[in-house]
Formats: sequence, structure tokens, C-alpha cells
Amino acid sequence: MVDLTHGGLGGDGHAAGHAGELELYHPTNWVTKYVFSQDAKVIAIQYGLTALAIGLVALVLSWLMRIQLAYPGALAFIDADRYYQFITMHGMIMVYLLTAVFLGGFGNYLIPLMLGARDMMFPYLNMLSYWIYLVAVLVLAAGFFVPGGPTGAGWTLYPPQAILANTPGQQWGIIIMLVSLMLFIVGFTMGGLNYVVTVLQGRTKGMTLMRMPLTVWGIFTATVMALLAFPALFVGAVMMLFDRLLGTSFFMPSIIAMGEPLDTAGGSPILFQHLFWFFGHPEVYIVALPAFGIVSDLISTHARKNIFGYRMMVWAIVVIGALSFVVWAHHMYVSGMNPGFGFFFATTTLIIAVPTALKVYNWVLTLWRGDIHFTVPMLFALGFIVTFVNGGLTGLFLGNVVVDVPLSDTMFVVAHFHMVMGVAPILVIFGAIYHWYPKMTGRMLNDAMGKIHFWVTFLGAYAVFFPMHYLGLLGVPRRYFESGDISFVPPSAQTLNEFMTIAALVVGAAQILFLFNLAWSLRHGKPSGGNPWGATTLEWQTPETPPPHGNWGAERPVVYRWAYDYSVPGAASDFLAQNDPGPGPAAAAPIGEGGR
Ligand code: HEM
Ligand SMILES: [Cu+2]
Repeated sequence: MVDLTHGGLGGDGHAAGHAGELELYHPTNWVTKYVFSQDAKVIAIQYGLTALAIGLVALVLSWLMRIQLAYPGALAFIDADRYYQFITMHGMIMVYLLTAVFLGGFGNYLIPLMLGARDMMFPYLNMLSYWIYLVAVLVLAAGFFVPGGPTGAGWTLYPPQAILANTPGQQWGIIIMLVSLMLFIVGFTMGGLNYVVTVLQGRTKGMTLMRMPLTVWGIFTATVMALLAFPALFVGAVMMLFDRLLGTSFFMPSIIAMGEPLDTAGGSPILFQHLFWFFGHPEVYIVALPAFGIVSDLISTHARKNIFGYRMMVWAIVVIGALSFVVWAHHMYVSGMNPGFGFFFATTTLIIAVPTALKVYNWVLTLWRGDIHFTVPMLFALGFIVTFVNGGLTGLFLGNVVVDVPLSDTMFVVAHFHMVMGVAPILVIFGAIYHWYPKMTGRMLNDAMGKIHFWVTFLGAYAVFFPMHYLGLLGVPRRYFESGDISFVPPSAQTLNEFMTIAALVVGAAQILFLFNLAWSLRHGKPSGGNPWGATTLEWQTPETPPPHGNWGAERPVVYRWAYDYSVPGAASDFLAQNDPGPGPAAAAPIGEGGR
């Protein structure tokens, strides 16, 4: 065992003076190095690959649904029950996947490296977090193989429908789904506590909170939110499991089904909706905030300019995070709640637009007169901004009660949430992979393939989801296996459906190119060196690339400046790394944002 001393300890000084030995867990063989690893970087990649594998399942499900929507009756791969089941699994997998990639994947990889730490604070717990997540994913997938198949209740799992006979997957599927969610939350909590404690306690000397890259701020805030939001879903799942298995009636009112009274009474289905959306709305931002942070860093690096208004950006992240706990019932305008209540939630929802718009302005101002390099990560970051603004604008429609009521449960909603929480974050994930792949592997991803991947994905996603707004405005309902002839929907809508389906297949095919690029570049990519983008943040300053266990060799880096010293007048190079004590205005400023 090699001892790595805890060189250059301390965050804001709270750990200073405790310098001493830091015992890292050291792998002794292949299994403890790559399988049951306690190294956050390996765990990050495990999270990423698991999410990728299950994500492909969700992608194939979306194809099957789209083919059904475009050619109802003609290419009958699936029946109505399957359609419900696939919608549910597709939605649930995608939401799991995004959370796992941003927090389990990028969180694990970037938090310790960006903060100059050797690893997460509790590496063993971190390992356990991944394995429980894996079990959760396997349990979820097991839904396909149990009698009756996975639940068809929709990803919102609303009772009473979710547990009544005749809902597909009522036998086993719903139980499997609830158990899987509970496992997911348990696993996440282990990882989440790690991320929070590492951010608060693991920063290296000089890395004050207000010098942290925005990526870390985004992931940190999202993690705190998830720790507060997931318990609501957890108790909802436990209560529903009791309703299903033990005959309790937490969510089950008195019901007469087919003329027969069921033996349920007294429960409130609306209570479940509150619990679900108390988790479900913050979930959108649990995905969006890390994406915001990553995009800020990509834009700044690839435009060679400091981020505009760093402090404002940090506060915007925190304010958005806090506000997203008081807007949940905007998903429930049609649930029969008191209209006064709706007014309250519409107001809070619209207030969120303020810090969000502020972030968009600051990204644009960062780009303004920047030395913009149209690298693949930059393209994806720009694609994100456009898509997110687009999805955000339709969010303003849906946030208003009177506009939402007619649009509720139409394809307009499906278009809206795919833009904001489907396409937009996935563009960021791609951008981030192109950006950090060189650090993870020592090689660049192929640029030409990357550009094709970007344009097909970006334009293709628009081709799928933009016309969907129009279908929604026509009144085409969501979650319908087939609509048949509806008087208010013109036949041209069907042509549009075919177009969207073909676009969806093309977008999917472009991802095969991406997978190929990932594998091909591992061996044949251009060697990247340690810092190919000329970036300032600490992960690019590791002595070795890819960084070994413990990250920093003998001494942890010491931080002298914020993360955005690009194109500093008078500096020798066009960037000053955070651990560069050298000349330049920022060195004079003791903390944070100073010295631009
Ligand atoms: C190629 C990309 C994708 C395609 C073609 C696609 C397609 C679809 C389709 C056809 C539906 C069912 C619409 C309906 O009949 O109501 C759906 C629902 C859904 N999708 Fe996607 N999707 C894609 C990517 C994503 C991503 C990245 C996410 C991540 C958040 C996502 C999340 C959802 C959710 C939450 C639902 C709702 C499920 C429900 O109503 O219970 N999708 N998608
Ligand atoms: Cu919401």
C-alpha cells in the first residue's frame, strides 16, 4: 500500500491544521480496481455505462411508440397495453438515466478533481451507492420479464389507476416499479451525501466556495435538492406498495368498478399527486442545474472568456433550486384543486423565469465578443441554450392556469418537456463527454464524427419535437395508442406524425455513430495531452492523464484564483489555471470574482 499524504489540506481553512495521513483505499487486484472500485472516477464511469445501456432500451422503446403513432394498424408491433407499458418504462428510464449521468457520472468524476480533492469523502459508501443503483436498474428492467409485464400506469404512476385491475402490469409490474424506485433513492442518498460532504469539506487550499467552477455549483445544488425531494417519492412509493399489497387505502377512495364496490375507502389519490410532484418538479431542476453549470464552463472555455456575472450565476442556481420547491402543483391544474391555489402556483412558477432568464443573458454576454471556437463541445452547448430557451418559453404557457387547462394532457406537454428535460440536458451530456473524454482516456474524440453527430442530433431532435407543439395545439391527446379519426384533427396531422417518426429513427441512428466514436477513439483518437482545451479548472492540471487513483501525486494543488481567467490582459498565455500563482490581475484579488 502506498500512502498518499494529504498535502495542501483545507478548504477555507476549516481543515487546516489537521494535516496528516489520508488513508485512501487502495485496490489490490483487478476486481477491486475496476469492479468493486472505491475510486470516484471509476464509479463515475460505471454509472455512465450503466445509464447508457439502459438508455438504449429507452431509445428503442421510443422508436416502437413512434412507429405505432406514425403507422397505426399498418406496422402493428405493439398493442395498446404494450404502448402504455412502453410509455411508462421509456419515461421512467430516461428520468433515472439523466439523474444518474449528471450526479452519479459527472458528479463523481468532476467534484473531487475540480476541487483538488483526492477522492470523495466516503469512498466505500460511494461504491455501495453505485451497486444499489445497478440493482435498482436491474429490478426496473426485470419488469419486462414478470407475468403481466411492466406497469402501464405512466411514469407519474397515479393511483387509483396504477393499482386497479385492468391496468397493464397491475400484477407484478407496479410492485417491481415501486421497489426499484425505492432502491434508486436509497442508492442515490448514499452518493448524494458524499457529494455534499465532499464539496463542503474536501476542497483544497484556496478553493473557496466562490471560486468553485459553476459545474460544481450546479451539481452541488442539485444534490441538495434531490436529498430533500426524493423522500417525498419514497414515502409515496411505500404507501402505494401498502395499498397494493396490504389492502390499505392511503390513496384509494371508495371505488365502484364494473358496478361492484371495491374494498377500498377513504384514501386520497390527490395526495399521491402532491407527493409525486413535490419530487417530480424539483427533479427537472436536479437535471437542469448540473446542465446549467456544465454549459457555463464549456462556454467560457471554448469562447476563451470569463463567465459573465459569476456571482449572479451562483445565486441564480441557488434561487432556482429553492423556488422549485414551491411550484409543484403547476402539474395539477386539472386535478380539481382550488383555483386560488392554482393562482399561487402560477405566480411562483413565473417567478422562476427571472433567475432562469438571467442565466441565459449571462451566457449570451459571455459569448459576446468572445473568441468563439466552434468545437464539438461548444456546438452542443449552443444547441442546449437554443433548445432550453425554446422549452422554457412553452413552460411559460403551461405555467398559466388558463392556458394550461386546454393544453393539459395534449402533445403540447410532451413537446414541452422533451425540449426542456429531454433534448436540452442530453445535448449537455454529449457536449460534456466530448469535453472531458480526453481527461478520462488521454485521447480526443474524432472531430468529424462529432460534428456529424451534433448536427444530426440537434436538427433531428427539432424535427421530432417541434411539430409536436402544433399537434398539441390541435388537441391531439397524449398517451394515446392511436387517435383514429377525430373531427378537430386534420388528416395532415398523420403526415406530420410519419415525418416525426422518420426523424426519430434518424436521430437514433446518429447515436450509433457516437457509440462507435467512443469505442474507436479509445485506441485511434488523437493523443490529447493533459489540457487540450487550454482550460483553467483543476481537473485539467493533474500531473497525469488519465489521473490515477488519488489524483494529485504527492501534493494537492493550491488555488490562487477563480475558474475563469481566460484572455487576461498582460498574461503570458490566454488562460491562467486556478493553481497558477503567476502574474496577472486575478492573483492580486484574494477571493472569488475579482480582477477581471
Ligand atoms: C429519440 C428521443 C425520444 C423520442 C423519439 C421520444 C418519444 C416519446 C414518445 C412517443 C412518448 C409518448 C408520448 C405519448 O403518447 O404520450 C414519450 C413520452 C415520454 N418521454 Fe420521450 N422520447 C425521446 C427522448 C426522451 C428523453 C431524453 C426523455 C428524458 C426526460 C424522455 C422522457 C419522456 C417522458 C417522461 C415521457 C412521458 C411518459 C408518460 O407519459 O408517462 N423522452 N417519449
Ligand atoms: Cu414542474
